[in-house]
Amino acid sequence: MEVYIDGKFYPKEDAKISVFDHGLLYGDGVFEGIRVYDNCIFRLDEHLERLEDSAKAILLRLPWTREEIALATVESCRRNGIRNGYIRLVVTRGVGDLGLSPSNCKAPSIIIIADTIKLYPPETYTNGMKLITVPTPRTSHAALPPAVKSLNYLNNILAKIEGQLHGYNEVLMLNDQGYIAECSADNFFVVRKGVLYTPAVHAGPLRGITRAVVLEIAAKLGVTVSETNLTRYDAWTADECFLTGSGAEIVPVIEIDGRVIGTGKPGEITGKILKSFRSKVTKEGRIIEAAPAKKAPAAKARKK
Ligand code: PXG
Repeated sequence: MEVYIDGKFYPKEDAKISVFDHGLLYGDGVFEGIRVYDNCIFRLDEHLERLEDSAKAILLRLPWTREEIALATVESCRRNGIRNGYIRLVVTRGVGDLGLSPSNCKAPSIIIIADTIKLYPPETYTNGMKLITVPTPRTSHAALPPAVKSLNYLNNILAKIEGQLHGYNEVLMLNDQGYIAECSADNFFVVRKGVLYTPAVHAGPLRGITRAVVLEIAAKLGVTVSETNLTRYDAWTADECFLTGSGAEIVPVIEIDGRVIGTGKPGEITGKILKSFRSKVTKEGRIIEAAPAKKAPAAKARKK
């Protein structure tokens, strides 16, 4: 495997950054997690737009154009033969001094890892998943806007650990007002009486790319959509629930905090949305074309 760092490719063992990089010292940086399906980098442009917005929010100026990053991403997949997989795109504040101030960080670094992905077992999609609400609230807009996909994921990691301590792989996180924000690494949806609900962005979820795709799909299917405030009561009493994320895709949720959701089986609308999602992922995004053929050296004139 070869990893892209600041314009060059390195074998996995040599793909290293400085211990003085503020991405490591302070979690000062931003990232994206992107999927590749049948040579299609799903919604790459939307991911790069979010990366730019995250960087802007933390006053990190990206010295690369969107197209430069896109080309490096495509090349990372090509070099590693990734037709289906996962791309981790990381931008760090760069090498600086000890001390919080980024003013001595001369230049940001960009890292692109294109790898295969370990998926949830197929039963997760057919049987659904159980969630539990955890005590750690999602970071508030006032502290660090949760829309920033920053390298500091401790808020989400603590929530994940709290879930795992009780045997749950994914969890519900509330915002500081007690409304549902999202899961530790996924967005959250509820279906009730045929209407699809998801926490509005002001309620504190990440502005998920998969979330946006699901809202588009629902509108196309004629399902009414509402981005709003949701309580745990709304989730417990829903007909269907599911979560969404680039890694998870669309996972039915069949139990929350010990309450069985709907029939206890993945719901009908969830199934329809998942089916439509699977038909989109190989088509909407940046296609990894075969490397441009090297120009064959001009044939030597044959001796007569
Ligand atoms: N909320 C949070 C906090 C996330 O980290 C999502 C929602 C879903 O967003 P997207 O844009 O992916 O639909 C995320 C994304 C991983 C992994 O390695 C995590 C995510 C995505 C891909 C891989 O665990 N989280």
